[in-house]
Amino acid sequence: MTESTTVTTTVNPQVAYNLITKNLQEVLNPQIIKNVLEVEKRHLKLYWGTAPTGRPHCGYFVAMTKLADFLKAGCEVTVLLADLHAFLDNMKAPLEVVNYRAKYYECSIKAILRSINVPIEKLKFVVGSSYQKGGDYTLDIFKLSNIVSQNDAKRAGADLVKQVSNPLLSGLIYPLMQALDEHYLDVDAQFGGVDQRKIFVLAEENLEKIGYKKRAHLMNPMVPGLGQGGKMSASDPNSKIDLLEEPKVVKKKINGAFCSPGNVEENGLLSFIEFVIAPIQELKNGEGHFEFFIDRPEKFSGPMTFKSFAEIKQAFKDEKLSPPDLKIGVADAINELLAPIREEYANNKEYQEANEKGYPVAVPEKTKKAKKPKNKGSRYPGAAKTEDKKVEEVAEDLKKATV
Ligand code: STL
Repeated sequence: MTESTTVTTTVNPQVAYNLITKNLQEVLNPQIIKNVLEVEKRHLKLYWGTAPTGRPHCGYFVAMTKLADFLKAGCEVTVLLADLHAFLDNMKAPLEVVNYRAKYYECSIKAILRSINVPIEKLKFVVGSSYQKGGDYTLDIFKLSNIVSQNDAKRAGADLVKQVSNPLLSGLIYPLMQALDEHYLDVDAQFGGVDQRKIFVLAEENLEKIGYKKRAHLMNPMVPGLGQGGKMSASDPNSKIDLLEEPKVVKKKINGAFCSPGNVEENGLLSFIEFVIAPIQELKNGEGHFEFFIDRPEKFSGPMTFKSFAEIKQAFKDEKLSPPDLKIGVADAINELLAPIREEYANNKEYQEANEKGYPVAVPEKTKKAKKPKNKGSRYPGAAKTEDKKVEEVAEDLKKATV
């Protein structure tokens, strides 16, 4: 990977540290970060990894606002498009489409960042398979497999890798590779959601045992989805909003969101304002700037404007702001966020091709070839289907495909 060069930080170390850790839920080994900023006096190198599985959704805005903070703090930021991880996670991304999905993620991430005015010239994108198939990397997986117990590897991936009834070996390799990525991407720290915590701890506990440095870990809180409880779920399309969602569908999904009067605890809409809309407004308009407009119909006393998230939350708690009115405000705000992304998609052929080839629309039933009789004998454990494919078909494809 890139050679590290010593660059004197232009941002004051304390200011940089505060920006880097702003709004995070947890930081493991903050002294590693402080040492880079204060003693070594150079830019912090960090990466954020994402596995190109299903289409990225509005939840991605949360991580993007942090990438914006990192860039503002002068960090050297790498985005890892972890294509092999998408494959290793129960073949969520079959090999023949994963490179298009990685491209789709790259286009989406760039579109989001541009839409919130983040300069992306200094952001580096790396595709996992570009180095994860090398001999040294493979040997390092073997080294780790001699140190990490099956139990520990399994537990590390438990919150991340899809849990199935007869788990595959791939789920044990996944966390080992994520630990190695820190070394191969030559970073000081890794950033991710708090759902990555166990993998981060596994990396901290084992990298030094194979002769590599221990890294710091930065964790964002998980943002609830639109359903009752829980995060955005890949299997429930109504719990999340696609980046290219039509405005009408956004309204429909938001209208269907769980939101009970006065309940500010279990409220995905309020969380979306707190973790997505408010940080983006700050990024665009400066620290402390917040304005949330609700186009409430005249018959319900007309439009409202709030000047802080706390004010919205209090009004909702006191039932001065009703669920239907909150929904109007959030749907309008999301449509405003998505408009520039839809526009970029409409003008970017590469983005469109990545979508079409990465997420091919299932062939309608009547035009499908006659199905072969089902093989009721040996099946892959756990996974009856990968995306739209039968296990037998996937196994067939696997013989041919490479990344
Ligand atoms: C997911 C969902 C998600 C994050 C990830 C995967 C992260 C993957 C990853 C892979 C390799 C790395 C770092 C992160 O080195 O929110 O399916």
